[in-house]
Amino acid sequence: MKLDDTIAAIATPIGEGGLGVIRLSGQNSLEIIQKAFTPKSKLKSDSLKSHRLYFGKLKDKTGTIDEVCVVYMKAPRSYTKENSAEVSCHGSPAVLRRALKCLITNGARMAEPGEFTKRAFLNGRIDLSQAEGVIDLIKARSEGAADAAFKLMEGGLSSRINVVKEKLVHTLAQLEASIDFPDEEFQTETDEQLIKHLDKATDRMNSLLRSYESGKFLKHGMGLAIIGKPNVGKSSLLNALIEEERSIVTGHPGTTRDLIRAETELAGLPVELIDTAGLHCSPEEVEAIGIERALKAAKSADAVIALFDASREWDEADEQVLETLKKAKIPIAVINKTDMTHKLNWPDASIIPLPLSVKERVGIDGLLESIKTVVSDAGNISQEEPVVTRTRHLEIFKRIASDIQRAKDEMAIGRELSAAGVWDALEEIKRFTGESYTDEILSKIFDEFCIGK
Ligand SMILES: Nc1nc2c(ncn2[C@@H]2O[C@H](COP(=O)(O)OP(=O)(O)OP(=O)(O)O)[C@@H](O)[C@H]2O)c(=O)[nH]1
Ligand SMILES: [Mg+2]
Repeated sequence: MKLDDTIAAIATPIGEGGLGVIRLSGQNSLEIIQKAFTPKSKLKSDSLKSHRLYFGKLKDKTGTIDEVCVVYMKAPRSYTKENSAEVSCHGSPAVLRRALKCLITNGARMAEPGEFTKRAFLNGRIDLSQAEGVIDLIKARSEGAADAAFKLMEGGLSSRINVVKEKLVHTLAQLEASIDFPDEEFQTETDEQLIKHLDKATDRMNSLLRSYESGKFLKHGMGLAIIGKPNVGKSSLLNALIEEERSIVTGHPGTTRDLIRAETELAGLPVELIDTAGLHCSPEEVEAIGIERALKAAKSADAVIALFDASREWDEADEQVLETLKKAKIPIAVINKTDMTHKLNWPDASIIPLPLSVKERVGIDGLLESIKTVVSDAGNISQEEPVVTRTRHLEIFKRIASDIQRAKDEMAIGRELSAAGVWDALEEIKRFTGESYTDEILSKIFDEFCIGK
């Protein structure tokens, strides 16, 4: 990839739309635009000022392509830190293709996927983790995912890692000074003091690592199985949550016999809901297979909602459901049909079930709130904190944490060994920010991008 040529691409999805945007980046952006654009007002096109919007006509050799708005952004005040321009056309695929072709004829080259963002990274406007935030934001499938991506793009994780880096650099300077000048009257901090700095770095790393417990749900979605004995309202709950009559609901126990999956967004998270067959003893053959699948789904789901029926007394089947729920990674107990006469005697004081009436639509918001809470509790995060959502970051952070641990363990053996651990941790930080990278890593990250970003 060359950085000295000017790239162009359609930045909006191809299809009918109010507007379609083409962007340009590189040394000759202004010249290329000027060849094709005639402003409506009297000023000459070679006097386009930076960061001003101009209305006019885009033309090729055969005539006018479209009425457009053009903005030129002079380096370094642009996304890529290069001379850049954006042309807003009408959102017609035919117009956009012709406009792009015209800019290419005038000297631009077609951009590769992610090339604008790659230039922003290579030109030092953003670090590698922020570039990853850009692609995550574009691909976010839920509000929560978009929020986490935005924080990453803004440099939320980079700033957290910078605090760790400062502690490591300080510790390393102390370690190296005592290694380099062992006999001199050069007072460095004691081992205990240095370990304290490293402990603080460890605390930071651990809270980032814990945040992945929630972050993975934001990025990859969450599997949520609904279990309960027959006729408690599992299918009714699934339908209510997705606002669609997906699963069959009847008054007959044993209606659902197989797993029913539905993708949706709950409490800002991408969620796959799984409705299951009612759990009970001595089922007939088909039901037995369904029950086996239900138990398997509960076991592999990220979270389990167990439903109980307020209008019936506690029985052996409920007992089996409760036992299954207790084994779940994230358990949520719910008593449904609270609109009916209450007969259920809840047996376990250590679990507080949420009240619900799917029929009357009461308690659904409470359930959503509780899903949100258990997810953020899982990662021990607050709304303001950035969360780790990418496995590349998780792997790097794990290695940083273990390098710091090694530096602490080896302090007693010798400061050289300890320093080596800190050096390794700092190297990992460089991989995170992209201060050190390989072509393989770059293409892995930027290949995920679409053209025009
Ligand atoms: N009164 C009342 N009835 C409900 C409520 N939720 C569901 N029902 C009714 O309970 C019956 C069973 O509902 P389903 O959603 O099919 O129950 P299920 O747990 O999926 O049942 P199986 O698939 O047989 O295991 C239906 O007649 C529903 O209309 C509720 O909150 N209150
Ligand atoms: Mg059902």
